Amino acid sequence: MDKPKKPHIAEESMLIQAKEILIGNTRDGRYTVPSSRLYPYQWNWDSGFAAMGFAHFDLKRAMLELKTLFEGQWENGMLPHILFHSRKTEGYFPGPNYWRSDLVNAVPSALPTSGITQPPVHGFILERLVDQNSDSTEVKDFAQEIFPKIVKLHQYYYSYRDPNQEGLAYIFHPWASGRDNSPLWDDLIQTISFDKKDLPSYQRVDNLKADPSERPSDRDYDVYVYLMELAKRLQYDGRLIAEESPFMVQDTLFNAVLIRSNEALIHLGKRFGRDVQQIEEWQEQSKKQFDDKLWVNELGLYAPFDLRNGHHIQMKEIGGYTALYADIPAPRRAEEIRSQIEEIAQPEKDFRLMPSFDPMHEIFDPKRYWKGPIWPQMNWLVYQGLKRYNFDEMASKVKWDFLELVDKLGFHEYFDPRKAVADQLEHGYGGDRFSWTAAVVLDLITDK
Ligand code: 9WN
Repeated sequence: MDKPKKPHIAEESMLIQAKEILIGNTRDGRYTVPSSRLYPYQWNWDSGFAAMGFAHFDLKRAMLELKTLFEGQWENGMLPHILFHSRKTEGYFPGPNYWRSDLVNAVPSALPTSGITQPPVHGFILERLVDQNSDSTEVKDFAQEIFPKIVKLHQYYYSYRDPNQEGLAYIFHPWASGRDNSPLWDDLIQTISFDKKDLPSYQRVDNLKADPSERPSDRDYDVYVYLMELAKRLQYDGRLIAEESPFMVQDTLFNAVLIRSNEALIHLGKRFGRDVQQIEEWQEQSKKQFDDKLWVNELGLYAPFDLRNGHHIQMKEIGGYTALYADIPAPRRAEEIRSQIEEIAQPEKDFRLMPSFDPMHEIFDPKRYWKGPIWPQMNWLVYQGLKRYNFDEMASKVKWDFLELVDKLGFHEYFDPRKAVADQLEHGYGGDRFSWTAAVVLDLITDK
């Protein structure tokens, strides 16, 4: 691979815009919405990344973002994927009145929340805050306060989401993977049958606010609602859902992020003189199981495991590549992963890194949500992983491919990976003035 050249981008003005976006997406001075039009509430892993972005210019606000997020933690440790700080219907489905978290025994506060979770990025985000501000007593005190809450969240995954005690957490809804309509879930959701008249009537809003050709299909949404109804009926209890749900997946991204956050908690816990034996036990088992169980030789990559039907979901998809950031593969496997990324980036293929789905696959769709576009936070995770294994040239390509896109097409939610097409476009896809796009830009530009 040719040594990637650093492109000419307007770094200073991008940093200014990124800060403005995070400030503009702030609500009540204490939490961020992903994008004011499309996602008007507080989302779980989006807030993790937002905290990372704020940390570059407003440390207090970074801490407050995480603090506010953990106000939504349930008594059993679960951290929901959306927190509805106001009951006002802001034009999003499913909104605050859908989930009925008030009827769930495990909900501690009056704060309405959703009943599913999202990839647990909080451990490593906290670690970054602490490492970048090692002299700050305020950060240290904050970290001490939030540390047990993150441990409690991990405890929840190992107690409620790991029915065979394998060290791998399962998800029961595509939204919990963070990658709603990834082709990974296509076959599995086709097997889920239900009578449409048994679903509550509902009205999608997302496809009125964003171009419907870039969003999940109506059939996808029916399945999302079916799975939410099932979970609601079982009080969102992960143990009960494991007995019934047709969607039960040990996901790559979810578990890689959990493992990376475990590592961060061990590091932080030792620094604070805490007993980390339990976390070390989780970590040892999880890392080994991820590497043993989720590796698929034919792919040369990690793939999610469909726990209900007992097989891998054999596709090359971006979650598999995030294992590098969690230090999971030994050098041979890591090299296989790197060479696959290199393959995608061959000049004649004309793709920027890192498409969210295998561009050689027939289902690949460079415009539609999780079926192919480039996502900011995913590039960040892949970039960190490549750096961790000293694949510096490839890391640099992942970073600059993304920054160039934002420079040219704005702070959107996701981007077309086809170079020739993106060169002709005037903006990215999905929501604009997006919080995690801003956060990732701040972090990557500052990371020299
Ligand atoms: C459902 C907010 C969220 C992200 C997810 C992304 C999308 C929601 C939706 O937006 O999901 O959670 O309505 O499509 O897939 O990763 O957290 O940005």
